[in-house]
Amino acid sequence: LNQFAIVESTLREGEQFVGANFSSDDKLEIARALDEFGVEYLELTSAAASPKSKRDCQRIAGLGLNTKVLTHIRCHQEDAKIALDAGVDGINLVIGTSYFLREYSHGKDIDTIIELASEVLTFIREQAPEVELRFSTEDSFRSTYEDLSRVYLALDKLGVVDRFGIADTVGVSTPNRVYDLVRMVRAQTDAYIEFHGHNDTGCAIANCYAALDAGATHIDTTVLGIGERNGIAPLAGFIARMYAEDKELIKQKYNLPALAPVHEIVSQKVGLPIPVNHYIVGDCAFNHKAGIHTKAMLNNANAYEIIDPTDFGLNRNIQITHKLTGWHAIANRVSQLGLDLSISKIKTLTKQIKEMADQKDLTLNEVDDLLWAAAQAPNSV
Ligand code: HCA
Ligand code: CU
Repeated sequence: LNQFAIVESTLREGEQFVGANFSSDDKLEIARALDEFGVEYLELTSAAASPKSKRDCQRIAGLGLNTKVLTHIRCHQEDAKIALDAGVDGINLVIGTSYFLREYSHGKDIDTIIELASEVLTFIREQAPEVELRFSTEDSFRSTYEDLSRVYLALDKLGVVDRFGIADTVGVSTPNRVYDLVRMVRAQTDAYIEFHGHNDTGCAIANCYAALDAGATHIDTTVLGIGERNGIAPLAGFIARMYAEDKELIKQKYNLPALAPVHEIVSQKVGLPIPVNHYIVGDCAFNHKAGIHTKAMLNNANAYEIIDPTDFGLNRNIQITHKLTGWHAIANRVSQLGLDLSISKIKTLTKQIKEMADQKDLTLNEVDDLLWAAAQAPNSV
């Protein structure tokens, strides 16, 4: 896979999530935490959206973060002026190209879209030669190849666009279709390619991966995947995917122990507990339960894990208080407790624990008590 950068959109797409209403200080805290993790870009709500949005853009752009700060605007000259005033490193423009958005959102045909986009893009470039300029076709996957290719070819010719964005706005695409479209755009332009994928049908992370595979360079994420409807590709899930692909690269690019803290912050701000099964940062992401698994895990952690929790400052958890437990896991607990019990005694205790767990939910304390009692019994060994 080629080099890639994360465009972290919790402060733009994420603001469109049902539970999100970030204060200025919330945004600052989230921006700092994402910067600490090391994302390459932060995308912020359009400075033109409201006076506070503009002030927040200016404030975050003025923090001197390592990450580049972008604002996301419609294809409007007015929005562009306000964005330029916000002091950001880059501007992400978007306009819908599908039948649905042309017909029911902005009402413009493809020629008008090209004209308008050319005007706004050229204007920004004249005003700010250094600003990173990205142009994206909203709802790319319900737009026709013909329309898209007309738009990209015409805008590429202007020589002012740094990056084209492809957006799966309604989460309808599949990895193969993303791959094909990114290839098509790559064949037609020299610009970098960004992919933005919604998760309505659960393909968001796989679609990001397919985009990179086809030559995309920039990937949009949000913390916990928050966004319009059920959101976009989640940051931790995308990191998990890329870590599985090239662990050393990911360890070098990002400050992995800073991943969980930014999730805690966002989770608290939007009032959404981190799902226990969320990628990497969910409570059970490194939980091992069945005896067959725990035995192998105790021999070698690679047996049932492709992600090492310790790289993220997290721990794995070997669960023993259930009917699927095995004697290797119980033996491991016995030695953690510093007790001395024979293997045959441990096997008997394991049977007993399984029977008890069939009757009721067991706690670790109850299991520990049983192990202690066994170790203290006169003929325990
Ligand atoms: C939006 C739409 C958008 C834009 C994505 C992009 C989408 O809410 O403005 O700029 O690439 O999903 O199409 O988020
Ligand atoms: Cu979106």
